[in-house]
Formats: sequence, structure tokens, C-alpha cells
Amino acid sequence: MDLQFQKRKILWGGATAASQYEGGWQEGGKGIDTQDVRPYIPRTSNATTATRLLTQAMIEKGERDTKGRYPFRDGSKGYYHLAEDIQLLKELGMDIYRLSISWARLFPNGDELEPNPAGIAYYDRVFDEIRKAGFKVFLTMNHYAIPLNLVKKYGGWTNRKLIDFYLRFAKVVFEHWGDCIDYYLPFNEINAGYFSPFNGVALLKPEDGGYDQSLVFQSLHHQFVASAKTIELGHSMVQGKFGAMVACFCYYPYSCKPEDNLKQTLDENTNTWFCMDVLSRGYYPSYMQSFFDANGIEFEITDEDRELLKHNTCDFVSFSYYQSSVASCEEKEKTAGNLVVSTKNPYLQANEWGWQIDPVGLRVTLNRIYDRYQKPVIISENGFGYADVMEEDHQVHDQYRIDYLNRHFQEILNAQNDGVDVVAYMMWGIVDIVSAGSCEMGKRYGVIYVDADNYGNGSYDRYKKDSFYWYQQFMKEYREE
Ligand code: BGP
Repeated sequence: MDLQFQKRKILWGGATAASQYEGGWQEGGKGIDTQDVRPYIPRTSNATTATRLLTQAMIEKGERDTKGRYPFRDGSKGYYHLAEDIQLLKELGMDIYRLSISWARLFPNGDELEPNPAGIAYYDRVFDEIRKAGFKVFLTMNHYAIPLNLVKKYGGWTNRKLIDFYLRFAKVVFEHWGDCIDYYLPFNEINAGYFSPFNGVALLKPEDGGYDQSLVFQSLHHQFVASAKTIELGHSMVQGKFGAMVACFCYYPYSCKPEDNLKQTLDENTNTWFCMDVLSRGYYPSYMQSFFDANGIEFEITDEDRELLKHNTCDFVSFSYYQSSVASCEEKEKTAGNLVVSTKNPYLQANEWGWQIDPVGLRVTLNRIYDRYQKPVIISENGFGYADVMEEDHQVHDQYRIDYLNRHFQEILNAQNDGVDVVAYMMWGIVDIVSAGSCEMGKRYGVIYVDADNYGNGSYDRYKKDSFYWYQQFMKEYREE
């Protein structure tokens, strides 16, 4: 029986994000962006929001503060270690490298008509090094950070003008580096705009309470339109494939009680599938109407927007996966995760940040997302955040990360055998970088250790962890199969 399913060789690699990796926050005329004003606040729990949802007062303080600790201003100083890091990743033996471009490095205020020449020159160097290494490229065009001026002057993504500013940025990317990019992702984890509106849609948190949800969904809608217009323009200018990405949380019902299963369905719909449905199917799913009505959410969608979304859907789907989650109709013990807090799963262990370790959940997610969209699937983020310790001899014995990766890789291969068209896997934070949620350098993901702490102390020298050699061997053996 032929089901016309051809297993492809999966591309293995790693990922960084400009604001978490580059540093050099004022180099070459780069403008200040939304991540540069996020302070480091020592973690008091595993669910941090103080450093994620910034108010007007916080960004004003960040702008004038010359003494505080703002980790994204340094990142892992990738700006100054470019050739060395690309050489290390080549030695690691990756097929594909995911990186992002700093919008504020190309357009310091975001609304300029022409790009910053020094920003162009920097990314010319970046892509030259990547070409020399021979990696395939997965480019996140925008990964959370946007020029702060677009927040102060225009109110972030609530303002429809950001669509045009973003398309101007996208056109420069296509013109300058379109020849060496294989996969384009307009927005990182576009559903983050719902959970983390400052990072996701550059919306300031009101001083006196929660966000206006109508503004959040209007902002998300403008990003949907920007994504569709980017795909439309990109398909006319470059050869690469265009995707969409959501953070997947893999919700399980707490029990077989019907109400728990209903909660799982509703949570998975609004938190995971909604944004991907719009970008992959090309229209707003009907289940969101009841959600909008129930929550008094109203925002503008023009007929032109609807046509644009319908005719410019993504070529592939991608997602980040760190942990699975639990939906319960009753209040039970909670735990944190990437972007969301969920009910604790009594069958799972968690890392220090409360993120529940579930390799099987990755296989479940791959099956769910492929069956829903029937498009090639890319795992654009997965990895294990841990407070690694470097020994006196500069070794880092991260067997816990090797175990995490090994178990998750086995489930990816199982999902491929289930019939899922898996294109690529990119390990998050392949070089240690600043964490997006808690602004910590000490929450490490990499197979390459960076000698720096949460306050920016250290040499920023790079050292290979035990997991570097394990991943190197895994990719070598996988290719030789
Ligand atoms: C995702 C972001 C990444 C990365 C990841 C891990 O939301 O796309 O930028 O940071 O989360 O989260 P953290 O860095 O908070 O550990």
C-alpha cells in the first residue's frame, strides 16, 4: 500500500536571535530597541513577568539609565565573535543555522526611508561568514526586538503604519541577502503577542492593570497582514520558502473528565492554533468569534486584509517546543513554561524554571500540527535551559542536556515514522545567549558555553560543552545512515 509518503533527510542545526546574541547595542548607528530597555531583575520565581511586560515608565527609565544592568545590550557579544562562532558551528557540523536580523540595526528609528549603511555592512559580513560555512539559512526576520521609536512615536503594532515600515525592512533584506536564505520567518512565535504583548507586538503595559485585549488582537492582526504582505513581496523577489511560527504548548487534559477535555480543546485553539490557522489556512477560524464575543474584543479587519490573508498563506509551518502543558477545569498546582503558566503534570519532571520535560509531547505536537496543516514542518526552537557550571578546566559536563536532546531527537524520528514531513530541527540557543523570558545569561541552552554571568562579568570566551561533541557525533552518524 503506497501512501505517497517519502521520508526526507532532516536538516539539523541551531538557532540564535539578534537581541539575545549580538550585543553591540550602539555599534554602527544601531537604534535602541525594545529589548535594550529590559532590565535584569534577579529571579524570585520561575514565572517572570516583571522583565517581560514593560510600562511607559520602565522604558523611559531604561532609556536614560546608564548604570543599571540591561543584558540584551551585551547579549553574548556575538557582534564581536562573529567569525569565531560561525567557525565553531561549522566544526559542530550543522546543516542549517537559524538567526534573526536586528530591525534597529538596519532602521535605527524604524520609520526611515533608507537603511543604515553600517547595519547593511554588518549583515553583509554575517551572511558572508554563513556562506563560507555552507549552512542552509533559516532567517527570522523579526524576533521580538523592534526599534523603540516605533513604540514611543506610533504605539507599536497597534498602529497600522508599522506594516509599511516592516515591509520597507523586509524589502532591504530580500535585496541584500535574498540569494543565500532558504527559509524566511516573518515573525518569531507570532502567538507570543497574545501572551507577552510587549515582546510580541511592542505594546506597553498600562501602568494601572492589564492590557486592553482589543488592542492586543488589533496589533496581532496587523502582524498577520504584515506577514502576508511579506510573503506576497518575497515570492516576487526571492527563491526561499516562507513560513509561520507559533510557540506550541502541547496541552493535555488533566483527566478524562469531559470538562477537562473541553478546556484542553479551547486552550489549544486560542493559545496555539488560532495564529497558525490565520497564516496557514488564510482566514480567521470561526471558533475565535465566540472567544472575541465572550471577551468583548473588537478590532478592524478590512476586506482587503481578508483577500491578502487568503492568497498569501505560508509555505511551511514551524514551532517552538520546550514543554507540554496541562488543561484542567479545576484550580490545581501550577508550573511555568515558555510564555505560559499551566497546571503541573504529576508524571513529568521540570527544570529549575518549572518547564516540564516531555519528549513524547514533541511527537504529539508534530503529529497534531502536520495533520492540521498538511504542510512541511520545521522545529525552529527546542532546547534545555539549565544553570550550567563550567569547571576549572573549562569543561562543562551537561549530561542532562545530552539526555534531553537524545530523548527529543528519538521522538522526532518516531514522528517522522508516524508520517510527519519533518524538514528541520534547530536547537535553541546553540551558543549560550540571554534568555528572552527572564533576561538571564545564567539560563543556558547552548552546546557552546559563553563565560559571562547575569551582570555581564566574564571573558565572554567560548568553550565547547560535552553536548557539543555529542551533537556533532549525532549529526555525523545520522547523515551516514
Ligand atoms: C522563546 C523565544 C526565544 C527563547 C525561548 C526560550 O519564546 O522565541 O527567544 O528565548 O523562548 O525562552 P527563555 O529564553 O526565556 O528561556
